[in-house]
Amino acid sequence: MCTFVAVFLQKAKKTKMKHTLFSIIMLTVSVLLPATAAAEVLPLLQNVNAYEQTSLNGEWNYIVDVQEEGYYDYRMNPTPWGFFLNAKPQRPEDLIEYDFDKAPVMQIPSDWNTQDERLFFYEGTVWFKRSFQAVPMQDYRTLLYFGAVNYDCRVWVNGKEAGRHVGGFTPFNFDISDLLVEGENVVIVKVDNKRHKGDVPTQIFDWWNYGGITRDVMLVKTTKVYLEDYSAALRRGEGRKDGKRTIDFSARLNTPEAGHKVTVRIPELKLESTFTTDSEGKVGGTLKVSAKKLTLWSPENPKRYQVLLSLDTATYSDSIGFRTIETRGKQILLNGEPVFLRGISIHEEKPNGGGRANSTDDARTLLTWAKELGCNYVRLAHYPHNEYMVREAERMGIMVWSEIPVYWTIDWTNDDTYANARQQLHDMIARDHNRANIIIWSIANETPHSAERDSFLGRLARYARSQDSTRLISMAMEVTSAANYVNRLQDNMHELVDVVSFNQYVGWYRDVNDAPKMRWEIPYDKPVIISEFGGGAKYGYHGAKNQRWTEEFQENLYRENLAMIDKIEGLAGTSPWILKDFRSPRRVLNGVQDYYNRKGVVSDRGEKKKAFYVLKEWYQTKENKKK
Ligand code: GCB
Repeated sequence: MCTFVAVFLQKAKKTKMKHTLFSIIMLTVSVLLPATAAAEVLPLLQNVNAYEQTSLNGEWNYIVDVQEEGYYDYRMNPTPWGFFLNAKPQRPEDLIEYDFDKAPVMQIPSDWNTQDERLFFYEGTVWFKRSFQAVPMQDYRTLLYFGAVNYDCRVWVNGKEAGRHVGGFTPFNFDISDLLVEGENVVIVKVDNKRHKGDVPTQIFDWWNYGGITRDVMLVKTTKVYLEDYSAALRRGEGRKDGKRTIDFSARLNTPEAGHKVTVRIPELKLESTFTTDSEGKVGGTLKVSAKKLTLWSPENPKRYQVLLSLDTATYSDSIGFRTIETRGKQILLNGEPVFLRGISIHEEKPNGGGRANSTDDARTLLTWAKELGCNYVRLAHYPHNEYMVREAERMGIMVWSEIPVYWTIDWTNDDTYANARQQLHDMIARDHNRANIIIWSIANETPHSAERDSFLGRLARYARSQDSTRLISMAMEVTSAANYVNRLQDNMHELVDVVSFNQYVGWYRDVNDAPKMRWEIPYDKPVIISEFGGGAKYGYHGAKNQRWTEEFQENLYRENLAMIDKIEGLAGTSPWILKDFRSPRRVLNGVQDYYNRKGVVSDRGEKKKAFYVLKEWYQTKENKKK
């Protein structure tokens, strides 16, 4: 230990050190030396809400760090004296140029852009700190769980690194049991949302790059051995009406230990089965139930059953709906019956004004608007939304398309980019694979064709299927050739998806007034979803139907587009762009856009535009047709 400190001091004398070394070494020696007490980044815990939690939401101190002074020294090398130490002067002459306790506070979860007006356009690093009380527990683990942090974050607990996570929309957890001390503990999070070419999403995207700890933060208490993952899903294609149905069940412990008992019970169905883990810590089996007794989840009756899972002596509860989703030719079948997806696209923004949404209330407001439109389906664009949204949609009977931000010009040949995209896909599926309402995993949006892109997306599609074979896979494609009013969809990815989806902007980016003349050629025997169409209007701006930005222009565009897409053979659904006006730095037209994409059928303040009613009426006719 002494040698280490001495060597370090020698070196420090030759370089320009800004701190009073001795007092800081007193503080940090414990941080630098016991490398053994590191935390562990763990696979995601399934159904975190079933566990005892201590919320770390609330006030966090924050420091805006434009040049990452708190992480790099003046030669751009990571500094051991970083802000993560939460250092304090020990003597009057000590120089420490930051103090979290004197820094302002921000409510977490939130995006910093709408919390501090200085940070509206900010993309960079912000440090966050909060303290909490803990009592180390011998027989339990403490996981530190983040619902999402955008984009790149590093976490320290009591000055020791707990781990790093990259990707702005998926949850992650660290085992911090060994980092905790009795009494006051400090967690420090460095969040960096600068955009880079190799990121997912990449440098350009049409939504606000909201930075920060945007979803819930919590401490989660687990037993030493716990159920890391489990799945209960209804098997497709079995005898309906009188026959037996099968629920496939599987589970995995956090450690490869044989001999643990895992019991699954569905009291309402009087089902119970006990399995014993194998040497990989896994179990798998089936539960048989009479088809007559089982009420299937559907938009009309979003039935969920309480499912109780016991591991040894601990029991956890989930509520799970059972349904099947599959395709037959150009049809999508929900529970074996054709279903038309009456959808709308949604960004994860608060219903009134901008800012990241993250609550059941936000979800309920947005989804209630979707219901008023007549929707039975939403496309949650362009990244996995918070769990409140997915769960609330499931409760309200709304089917979901969930996607990862492989958007536009991804760096197709970059291995790190692929690994990042795959991880986001993995974690999206890992969090939500027990949600009955999710019917489609989408792997990309509007990506430019090339062999490299095909290889990247091909690998992703196969990976998605390997993770979940019970749902449909899709991606939002683009129409590749259009001449003489004939639009042709051609995409090599057609073989790898179950549903062919594409975005089209007839009447907005192209061919204004030409929608009635359009013909569509989609040469694949698969269901077709128009994943986007639409145009912008400023709420309250009225005029002729050929006057851009008026509600009348948008209203007319909807009328013409709906008539046009209705003629597409195999049309199985649509999710027009978009429910609500949303913030985007690309939308700079003063007085009209003011940094909002105005394609919402509802304004950023929740006011319904004329197009809302056109879509509603069309969905009504679709529903009536079914009856
Ligand atoms: C698209 C994108 C979406 C944009 C939209 C638009 O095709 O998928 O993210 O916001 O167009 O408004 O241009």
